[in-house]
Amino acid sequence: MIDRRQFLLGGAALALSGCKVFDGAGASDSALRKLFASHEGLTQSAQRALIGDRLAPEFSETDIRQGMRPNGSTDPASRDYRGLAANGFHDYRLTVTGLVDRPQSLSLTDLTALPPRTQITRHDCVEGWSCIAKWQGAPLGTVLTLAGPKPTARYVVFHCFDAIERSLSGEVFYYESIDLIDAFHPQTILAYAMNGAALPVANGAPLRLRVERQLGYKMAKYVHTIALTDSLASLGYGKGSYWADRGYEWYAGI
Ligand SMILES: Nc1nc2c(c(=O)[nH]1)N[C@H]1C(S)=C(S)[C@@H](COP(=O)(O)O)O[C@H]1N2
Ligand SMILES: [Mo]
Repeated sequence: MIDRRQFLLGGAALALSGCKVFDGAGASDSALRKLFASHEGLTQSAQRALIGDRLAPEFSETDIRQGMRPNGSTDPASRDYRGLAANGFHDYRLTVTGLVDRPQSLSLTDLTALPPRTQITRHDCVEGWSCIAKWQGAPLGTVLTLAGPKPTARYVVFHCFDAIERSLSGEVFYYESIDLIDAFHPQTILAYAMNGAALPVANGAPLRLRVERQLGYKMAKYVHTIALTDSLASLGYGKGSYWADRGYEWYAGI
């Protein structure tokens, strides 16, 4: 953990000039990935004890040197998504469901009417690059408060429009989850704008999560449904996220 944090802090200095690749990127046997894997023994609670309630670092406008590098899905093909995109997401609704007292169906107009938060932060992808961008959105905590989580709620699950995987057995749509501590963290927002413009399709339009103290794969793009649950067991293979189900950590603290 300490090694990884020092490594990423070193990366932060590089990243001040914008998006940087800091190792050969991507390769599954990359040194960076091995470094991350070597810390898997450290428990989530130990990471939390180190991280505490701190805020992720925020940057200034001059640190934004280029557009946000798109990664993972960049243009969802599902019929639902194509229909919404063709109409400028006018008919988009965010569904908030599960263990809540007041299920919600929120339009982009509803979401942009909530008091926004704007933050310039560094996105760290597990593949070895980082990028600084300005994000604006509705705090997730505000949206959850509208819905009224029941006392039994423990996790916030995000369901996305993009099929990240297609095989003979069907399509797997991207999914992620965080706990209520991160959900109510002040820098956790549902972003609808990036670098002063509407969120581009490549970066998750019309709505994507920013959870700034964790790695990039936690930041679900193309979110259509938020479900509060008391367990992650019935989601995917039970680890709580598309990438956690494929070997990465569920709590991807940085
Ligand atoms: N729905 C969805 N969300 C996603 C992904 C994806 O493929 N689909 N990729 C993740 C990964 S690995 C990263 S690094 C970031 C990339 O965000 P960006 O395209 O804005 O750079 O989105 C994350 N969220
Ligand atoms: Mo990533």
